Amino acid sequence: MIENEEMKMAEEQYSANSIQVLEGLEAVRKRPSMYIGDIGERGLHHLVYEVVDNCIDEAMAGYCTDIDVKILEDNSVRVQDNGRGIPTGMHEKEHRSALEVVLTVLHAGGKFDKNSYKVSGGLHGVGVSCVNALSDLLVAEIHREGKVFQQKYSKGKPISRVEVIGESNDSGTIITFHPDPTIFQLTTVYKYDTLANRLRELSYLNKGIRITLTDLREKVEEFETAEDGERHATGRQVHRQDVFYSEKGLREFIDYLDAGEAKLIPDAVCVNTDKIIPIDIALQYNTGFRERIYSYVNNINTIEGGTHLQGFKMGLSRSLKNYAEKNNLLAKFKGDLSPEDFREGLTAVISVKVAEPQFEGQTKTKLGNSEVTSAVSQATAAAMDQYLEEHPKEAKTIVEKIVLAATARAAARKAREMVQRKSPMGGAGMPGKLADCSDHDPEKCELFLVEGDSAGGTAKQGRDRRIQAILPLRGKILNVEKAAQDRAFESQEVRNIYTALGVTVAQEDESGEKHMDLSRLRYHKVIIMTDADVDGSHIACLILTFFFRYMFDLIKNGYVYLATPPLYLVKKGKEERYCWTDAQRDAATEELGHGSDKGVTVQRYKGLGEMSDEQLWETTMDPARRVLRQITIENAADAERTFSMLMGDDVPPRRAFIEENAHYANIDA
Ligand code: 0RA
Repeated sequence: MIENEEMKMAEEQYSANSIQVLEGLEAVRKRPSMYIGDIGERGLHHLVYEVVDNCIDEAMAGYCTDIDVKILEDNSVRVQDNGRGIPTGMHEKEHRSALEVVLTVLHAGGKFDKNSYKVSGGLHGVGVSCVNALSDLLVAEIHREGKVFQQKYSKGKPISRVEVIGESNDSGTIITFHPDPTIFQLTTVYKYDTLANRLRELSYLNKGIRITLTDLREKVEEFETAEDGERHATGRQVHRQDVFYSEKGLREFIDYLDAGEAKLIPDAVCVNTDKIIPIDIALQYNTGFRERIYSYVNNINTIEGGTHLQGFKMGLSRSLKNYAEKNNLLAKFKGDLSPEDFREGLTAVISVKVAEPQFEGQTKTKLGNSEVTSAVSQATAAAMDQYLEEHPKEAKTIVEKIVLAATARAAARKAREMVQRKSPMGGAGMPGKLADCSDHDPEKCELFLVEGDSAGGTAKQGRDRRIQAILPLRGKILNVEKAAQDRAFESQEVRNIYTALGVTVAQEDESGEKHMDLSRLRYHKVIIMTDADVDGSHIACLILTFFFRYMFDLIKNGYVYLATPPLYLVKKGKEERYCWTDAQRDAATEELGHGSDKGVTVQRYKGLGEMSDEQLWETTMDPARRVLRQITIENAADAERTFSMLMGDDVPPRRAFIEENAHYANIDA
């Protein structure tokens, strides 16, 4: 938060002409993915985040307390805040209003000006103008200086002047936009839960801001499970609303993440500094085995981590190790402590604000600023030192947990060595269930992970045995979220995956990142093929979570895919159409029946096992005809995060979530 003096200065300098002009918007419409990541579901939701980020900036600057997000009936979104309102005066250089400049010029947030301290920011930091460019209609309404101003735009161009449409005693900005369907061809339908998750996260990361989300769409599809176990749409009309407000910030974020976990220590440990690099961290240990660290830079989730994460890990280990040694708590322990041992059962959220962040990595979500490492490391160690000194009982409990983790790790290593010993030497020692392909060029070869032996059998019959290998997995593979490391490697299914792929377990490097040796990877496409139903999605989710946690490099290299079996077969006589969506089904029925559904049959595929080997080949496996969905780091992280947040014992909401998100991945392959 800026001090009062600075605030006044900022206000003075914040005249309309301090807004710099950089770029036009045609570029955004030409290559939208460059600016918002993609033009699928992610990009669509990104538009909302981009506007909300500007409101958060207003709040961070001390001018705004409330943000209101509404999904309107036609999937327009209305974002209202009670900040200062975008300036409406004339922009000297541009000869038009500052409002129009902010809305039509890329990077003209007024925030490029070094004087305005920008801490928040969209993933790409492109601002509201980008949202404007990608909307077929955007209405900006500004409450400021006693008046209500309004201007309308379409596809980034003004379609009206700035008009005064009323009087107002308050101040604020209301942006209402409708995503342009010619850009967002896949979908323009907003998902409440997706928005809710991000807004909840923002409220924890920026305590004290009240964010309200309301869904005003009629006929929100609500399902219920009838006695026969079938799920039916009730067509019930519901308006959903949530208010996200966090008084204590990250401390409450941790409680949310760890709901359902047994705490190891009563209260989260917090790290707070307001030096050059503001640092906000909360951490808690639970009795489980998972390590979950979510890191943020300027409110952006840094999926690939970076220097802040590295600093945190260093500071945490250093403090705990010092304490344990100083207090002679390791006397009976014979083995050695590895960095990971300090993080078993750890849940932590790291949030730093960096003035000029350098983002690296494939998804540009890895912090590169080297000065951040030592700042975070020192702050973490200092806060931990103090906590441990002041809480000797809890300190002892944590150290005991670390020693246990180290002991289990030794056992895990043994199990791992078993896996490695069985690793492939020219095809020998492959799992018995693997139906391998004959070609040995990894670039050409594909491994299908198939749920169940019967579907596995069909796949073996239907495949191209030159380049396609099949590994059937029995039932639900071990839920690695819940398992300790050594147990994960005891699982036959898990071992089979390692052996078939020809890889060994990932190892942590000096900077705390896990990497695996892919030089002997046997297939460059690993395709998860499960039924197109709830259980199938659940299994796909479990397998994905496993890859995310243990074989991240596979996802990072783009080697992991989901197969997409069809949902329907529409038939009339000899004519057949496979359909993947309800819309396709309806169109096919129409087409084959020439307007009537007489003689047209619709077969709903429930599982892969219902298809013949030929059908499976034609629809799902044939490289020339199938649609594969490549798993990206972002959607794997989304799946993991949401999945992992829902991993408590509360099964029903989890099922509903999985059902809802069965098709979270974007079609990009
Ligand atoms: C440019 C300059 C100022 C504020 C904003 C933009 C602004 C943008 C958005 C977008 C959504 N809500 C917003 N609130 C503010 C500075 C305002 C001033 O100097 O009075």
